[in-house]
Amino acid sequence: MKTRVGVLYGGKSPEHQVSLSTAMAVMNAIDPHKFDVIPIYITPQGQWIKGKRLTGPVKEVKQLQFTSTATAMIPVSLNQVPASESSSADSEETIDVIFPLLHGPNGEDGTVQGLLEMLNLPYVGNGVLASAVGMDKVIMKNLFAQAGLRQAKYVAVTKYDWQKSGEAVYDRIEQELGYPCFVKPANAGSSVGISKCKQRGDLHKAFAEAFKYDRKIIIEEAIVGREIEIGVIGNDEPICSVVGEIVPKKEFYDYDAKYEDGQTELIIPAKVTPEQYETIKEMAIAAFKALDLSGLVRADFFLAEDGTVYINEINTMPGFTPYSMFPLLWQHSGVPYPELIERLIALALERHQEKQTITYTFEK
Ligand code: G1L
Repeated sequence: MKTRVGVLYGGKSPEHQVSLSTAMAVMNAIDPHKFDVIPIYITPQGQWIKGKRLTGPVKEVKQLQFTSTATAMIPVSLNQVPASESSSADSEETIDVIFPLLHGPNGEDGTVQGLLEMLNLPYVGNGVLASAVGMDKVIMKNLFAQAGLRQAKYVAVTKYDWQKSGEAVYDRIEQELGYPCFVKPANAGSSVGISKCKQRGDLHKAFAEAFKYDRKIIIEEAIVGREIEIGVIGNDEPICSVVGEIVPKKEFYDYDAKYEDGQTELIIPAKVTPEQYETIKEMAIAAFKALDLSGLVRADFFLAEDGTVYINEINTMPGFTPYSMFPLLWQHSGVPYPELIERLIALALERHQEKQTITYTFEK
């Protein structure tokens, strides 16, 4: 029997459209001889609508934007079969594994993963804890530090601290980091609210901007160097892809440059020495273990002019169209897009199987 994959996409998020086009690419790449695909759309209003099993390629994203409230569903019924069909276990409606392609506060921060855990449904990618940690740059970097991973110096500031004593906060940044530095919301959703500061006079505006998006912000020392990324897939035995380089055409890339303008150039494989590649792989695996990741991650690094490697951040839900860095890294590592998807599904089922063997009760 074919594995039935529920592709979950859309959502109440500024990246609704990115999710739609990614979902279309994933659905069209899944081997129809091995898998049935069931689209599950979350409208911009937050309504869940389950579509019919796909019977051919999706030609345009419009096809995936269901509107009929007749097919609206309650998310908790994801793991159930409708009463009328509940007699047959392999009903048209059952789902074996969920492929969640959602960004932002409802989907990438562990909330959807939590829902799927409660339903005991296997799902692709990271679990609740890793997804949540991956969304908070401060917690992420604290864990990197604890794992002994080299990274840029950073300072975390809450809106409360800043409002109480802004000048003291600025003093601390000058003492600990200096200029230039980057000011970012701690919430790692996307690249909004980020500023580069070259002097004390830049800090106020940068803080005000970042605090629009989060009550907690992070200020990072700027590392002069190249941006290198690597893909990791696996569970207990994660493996690494080749490395890629991002060459920004703007001073630092913002939301538009990252997603809309095509203002970045990807170089795969990136030109690094064998020693640098080894270091990057070791650090990526160490980060994978330190953050208890599963399924996949894209790990981002800085390679300083003197050759020192710094970890920057990890992305538990990286760009995932066939033209995004993560799939391209695997493509160049001998794992084409359809196979990457298949492997991720297999990893999801493997991790779920393992969880079923865990005992959650005990006898007195
Ligand atoms: F399911 C995976 F493989 F874990 C997965 C889930 C989500 C991979 C990549 C993504 N990416 C995204 O959801 C997105 C933030 C790029 C929006 Cl489509």
